[in-house]
Amino acid sequence: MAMLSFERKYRVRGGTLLGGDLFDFWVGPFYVGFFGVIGTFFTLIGVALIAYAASQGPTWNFWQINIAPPDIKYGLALAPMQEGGFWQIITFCATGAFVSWMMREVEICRKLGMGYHVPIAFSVAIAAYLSLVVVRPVLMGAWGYGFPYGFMSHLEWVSNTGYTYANFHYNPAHMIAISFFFTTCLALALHGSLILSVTNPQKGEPVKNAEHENAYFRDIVGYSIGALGIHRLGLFLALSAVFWSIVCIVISGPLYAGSWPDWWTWWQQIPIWS
Ligand code: UQ1
Repeated sequence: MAMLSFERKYRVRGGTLLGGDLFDFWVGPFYVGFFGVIGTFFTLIGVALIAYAASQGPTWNFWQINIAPPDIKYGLALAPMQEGGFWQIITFCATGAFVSWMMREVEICRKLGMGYHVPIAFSVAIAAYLSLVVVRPVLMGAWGYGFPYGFMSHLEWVSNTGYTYANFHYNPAHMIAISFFFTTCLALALHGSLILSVTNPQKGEPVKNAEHENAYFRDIVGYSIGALGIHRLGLFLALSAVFWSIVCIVISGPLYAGSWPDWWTWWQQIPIWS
């Protein structure tokens, strides 16, 4: 709680979107707000349902607990609780909790007069989750296409779903997504190491500054993107990685049901080869 005296100055009233002043308070270090209240409800109910659904299964081994979506035969209908109904309600609670968390971020942005970059970034992560458990299942006509909630079971879902399209590495959107994930890691490694290097100079040297950061990259690659630019680039790379991941899974099934390696036959069929 070392920051509390400093934070008090920024604990401003207002900026709420729902509930007015009613929930405009803090519990310890945490801002509550209307979305904090409903988010807490969604979280408590969702976690309790996960624990109860797990208790109905054959094991308490953390790695083996599995809360599966309904069978494909139930389509987009509600399923009996023990046959995917728990999964459906847990998915609803998870979505409610994630969106509440995002809206709480929005209210805090408004209080502090900041941009909405953090909730926008989080919304892209929520979109990735929803693309797997709502968008793709709805487009394919059954909740059963969603991934199961369980450690081993979700890994097996990823493996099975990948092999359904023969080899997912040939999915062009998957290729783009992976390239963005790797480039995100490269950018964060460059940025993290650069910042630590200027703040931890050699013994007896003063701490360095932005001029040194620019000079370093101009010396080695002839270009510096700048202190603000690297953060714009990082956000772009990270959000692009998630965006193309969404594209790669949502096109697999709803748009293209064949094998991804075969998809590339269009390349061999280009007339210029004959
Ligand atoms: C960079 O140019 C820069 O500006 C000074 C940073 O800011 C602190 C960085 O963290 C990095 C990694 C770079 C280098 C990036 C490119 C695209 C040349």
